[in-house]
Amino acid sequence: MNLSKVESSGIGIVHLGVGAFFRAFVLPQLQEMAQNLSANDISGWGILGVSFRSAGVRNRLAKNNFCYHAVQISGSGYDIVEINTLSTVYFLQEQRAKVMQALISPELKMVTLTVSEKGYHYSTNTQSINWNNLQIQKDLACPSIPNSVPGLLTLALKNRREMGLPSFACVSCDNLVANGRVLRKVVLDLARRIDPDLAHWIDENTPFPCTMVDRIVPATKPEEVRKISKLTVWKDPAPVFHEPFRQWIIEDCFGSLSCPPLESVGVIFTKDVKPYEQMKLRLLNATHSAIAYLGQLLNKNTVFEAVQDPEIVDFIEYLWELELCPSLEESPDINLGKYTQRLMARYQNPALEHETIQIAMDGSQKIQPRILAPIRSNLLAGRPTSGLSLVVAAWIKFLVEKDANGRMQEIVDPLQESLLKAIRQKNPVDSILDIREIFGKDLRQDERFVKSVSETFVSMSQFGMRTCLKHFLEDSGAH
Ligand code: CS2
Repeated sequence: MNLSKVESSGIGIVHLGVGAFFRAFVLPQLQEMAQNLSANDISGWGILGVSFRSAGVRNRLAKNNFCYHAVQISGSGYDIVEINTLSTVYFLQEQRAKVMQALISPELKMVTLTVSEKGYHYSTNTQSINWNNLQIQKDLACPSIPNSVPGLLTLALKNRREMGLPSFACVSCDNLVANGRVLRKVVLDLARRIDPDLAHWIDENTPFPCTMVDRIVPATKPEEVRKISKLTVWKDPAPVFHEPFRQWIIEDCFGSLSCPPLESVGVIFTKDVKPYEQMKLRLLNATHSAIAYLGQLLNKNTVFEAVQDPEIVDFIEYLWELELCPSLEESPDINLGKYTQRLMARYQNPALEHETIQIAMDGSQKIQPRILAPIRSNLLAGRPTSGLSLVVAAWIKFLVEKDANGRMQEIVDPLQESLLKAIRQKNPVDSILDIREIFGKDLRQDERFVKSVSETFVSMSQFGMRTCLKHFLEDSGAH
């Protein structure tokens, strides 16, 4: 099969983490942007991907010369777009020299990242790189063969500095609070230990814009791969599926470095991303996690199934109205009522089949910006937190139930070992809340928070999730 591949001269963007989100969100927008540009203007904006975890995605994409299909799913069916602008994908473990060659190319202008929360190795507790992490310790001991994201970026920037090349911009596209600041912090922490002058150079020369990214991308299921292959001209082992909605906000701080003209596809460049980021993390991601844990405990396999349950809907609406919207420190010029209404409509997309177990994974990382951050704001301001505390209790209950049913292997989480140890203690709630990396000292010592999570957990264990939810809605007047 001869696929029509759009080859651009010069790799301008290296993307770290070639997961479904990159392929369903970042790349389609870069491709659309390129389609709007003249041949002259697209040269120098070629894109190359680097995979960290396994060779699988590279191998699947390589079958079709790194072309694949991005499939938009909505009530009206499939809208299939052929993505043919990805130059190649390297698997770091096997193709280190090639990855470094791309990162030290004079034409490279930016490195974008979708490596998920755990890829940053950032501890919100110490507000620095997590020095206890084995991978970080290894990268510090042997900085020339890095395996972590901060390690790879530090080495690439070190090499560029030594070669007299300008820096590239590091653009995080992950769901973290102040993702650019976090990335800057972990890179600078590591660089400082390796060579303080390098850290100084990075600090002066490397932009780390914050971004907000939004599109629901359910994991691809084998039956969908089969379905799509019947509709497309060539057989694709690596299609991605996504909802129609998308929103990308990027902090405008590239300095003298050029940035692709993404405005032409609706990307917003702004001085302050925080209001958008907080709105998205606390209104979308927080309720996603709530739906995931409550849904898992109430046997709802997908977000769609969960939001067919009137009590779950009441609970989500309660959270928006009384605990999440009020917790926003600055909101963008957006009507929050309309925004949450639209979110509910996105959750109600019957065709998406977004599995609650997918959202439930990595809970120790996800609940921090989504649930614990608004709890902290609300505690400080004397606002209610009982609904968000119920979500924390539901997460712990979810872990306990998975373990009791011998299905702990389904729980993917970078802190899996500590979580497992904690939930097997006599008082699982206390032991989980003791994990500093998640709850810090402040929440552990906040009696209101600890009491609320503990009591809700007891009630869930005694009466079950359904009754506990009913009681909550009655007590909060949300029914
Ligand atoms: C979800 C997100 O899996 C999850 O944790 O909450 O991936 C969510 O779908 C995206 O952030 C939407 O933009």
